[in-house]
Amino acid sequence: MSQLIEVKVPDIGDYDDVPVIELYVKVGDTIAVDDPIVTLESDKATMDVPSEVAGVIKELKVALGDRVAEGSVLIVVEAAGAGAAAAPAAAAAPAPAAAPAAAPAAAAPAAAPAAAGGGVVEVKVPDIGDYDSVPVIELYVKVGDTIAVDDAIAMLESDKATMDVPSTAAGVVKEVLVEVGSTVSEGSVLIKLAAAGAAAAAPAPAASAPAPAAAAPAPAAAAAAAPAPVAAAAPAAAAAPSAVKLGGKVHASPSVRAFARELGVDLGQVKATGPKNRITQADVTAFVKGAMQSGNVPGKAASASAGASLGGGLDLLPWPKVDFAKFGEIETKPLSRIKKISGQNLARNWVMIPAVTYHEDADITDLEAFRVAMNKENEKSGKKLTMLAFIIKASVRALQEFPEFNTSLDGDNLVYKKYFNIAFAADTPNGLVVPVIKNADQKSVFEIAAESGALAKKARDGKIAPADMSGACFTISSLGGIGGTYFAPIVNAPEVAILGVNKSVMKPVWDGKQFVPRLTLPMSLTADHRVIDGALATRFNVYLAQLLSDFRRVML
Ligand code: CAO
Repeated sequence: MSQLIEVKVPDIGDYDDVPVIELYVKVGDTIAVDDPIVTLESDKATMDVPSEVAGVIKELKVALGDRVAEGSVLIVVEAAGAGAAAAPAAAAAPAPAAAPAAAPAAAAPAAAPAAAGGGVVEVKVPDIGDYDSVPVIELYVKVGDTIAVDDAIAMLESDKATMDVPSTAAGVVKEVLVEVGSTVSEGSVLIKLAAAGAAAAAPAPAASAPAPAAAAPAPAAAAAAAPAPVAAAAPAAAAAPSAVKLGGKVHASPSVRAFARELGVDLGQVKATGPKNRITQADVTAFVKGAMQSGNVPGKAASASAGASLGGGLDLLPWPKVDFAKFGEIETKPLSRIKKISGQNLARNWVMIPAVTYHEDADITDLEAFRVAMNKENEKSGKKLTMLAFIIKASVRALQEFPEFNTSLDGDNLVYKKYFNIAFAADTPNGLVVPVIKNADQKSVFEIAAESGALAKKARDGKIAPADMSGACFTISSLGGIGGTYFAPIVNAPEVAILGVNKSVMKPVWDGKQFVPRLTLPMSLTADHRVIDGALATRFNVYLAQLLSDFRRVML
């Protein structure tokens, strides 16, 4: 039996005409208990109204911009089956209602008289309802700022509401007692202000002025804060608005903030399109989309792009949009899942790693002869040695000789690994995958050949598991079965180097007396220059070439 339940605006304190500034649901949506339905905004607080029931939305009773009060019906939800039993019980729970109700309480500066003696005024957190230990998520002032009554000092965020704490006094900030991330409760002192001269009078009216009324006197109070000499008055008055960086203040509801945090987006970089310059969820989505299309990375790269004009970011043009059909027949196919994932990794590694590729030729004449002979000898057993397996084994020895190649950057630290897991790129019909031979130092060349063959088959059959592709220290990309001369592989982060090999070819090599034919393996080593300098990379390459030209050296 299904049951229709109305979800209403809970107790939101004294407010009774609050606009809906965001609407998160539509008819047909399935929602869970506590999913946000709308964001309401008073002049000082933003509050999400969460659903008290789970089910399917049958009717939407509000639209963006509608004004609501306690008891206004927002949606009608059909709660069926188990949901029906749970829903009314949840509806009865007072918890969700309590959260929004706390916000308006916080918004009222009247609740926070804060004058102290000696011209120093403490501005404290006012009554914020039942909440204590609420984090400061933004801080708008710093020592030396001149602020006016009602200027925002900090933004607090509970799990359901975001609230600005306005100043109850005008003056110069002498001390800031909290920082972003501090948790505060009613009565916590946020800042200490020096209220000098005329400004000393400011706390009194500010403390008693209700929030909306305080908005008008505020500039006057700031101007009054200027010292008596006329010459000083102008700059001081001018300094007041800019000192409190309200322009840098981000307006967004708690759910939008949570959404942005989840995606690692810095809201300061997002263009707001909502009412009163508020950032909506759609704005965050559009920002991430734009960043991805331009090849930028949301959040961190966004800061980089913000610094672009200073030469600090990539400042990329958007991806070119071309109507290819204008020039001829086309067919559009979606990228495979593997291509999408590896594409993102490759793009990050290409952009973030200052990589250099070093080339070297290895004389594998004797090794190839040995490999062929061994394969002939083992023909009946089915055991087969591959060049890739020899290269993996030799690489392990080179990593042991040059431990910097077996590291990963972790902030300012370099993590040295004492294990030797070697990855190899495998070309599959769906794209590139990179299986890993774990503990290759403890395996024979036969074992490595068998395991790499099995892993490559698994990859091509689309059966490779994430565990088969994790924990690599160093990667080998072999195009030897195909051809090519040299190429520049992209480092597989967080590794610091990758070895590419192409098809070995017979080349004339001068032995001091004459040219002799030698089977030559072209090697291309790309290394992260933050960890590996050119000299070290070349030493590694030369050493690896020596190992491959005389494989007995691997045992030394
Ligand atoms: N020089 C000359 N011949 C070579 C060679 C080399 N360096 N490497 C392999 N060969 C030969 C092999 O001996 C084999 O010949 P036979 O059949 O006569 O024995 C043939 O080429 C085919 O080898 P293979 O490529 O199938 O097998 P492999 O063990 O050498 O490599 C694997 C396995 C999984 C690495 C490979 O199949 C593959 O997928 N390579 C592509 C990797 C890739 O796409 N890299 C680019 C990534 S972007 O950086």
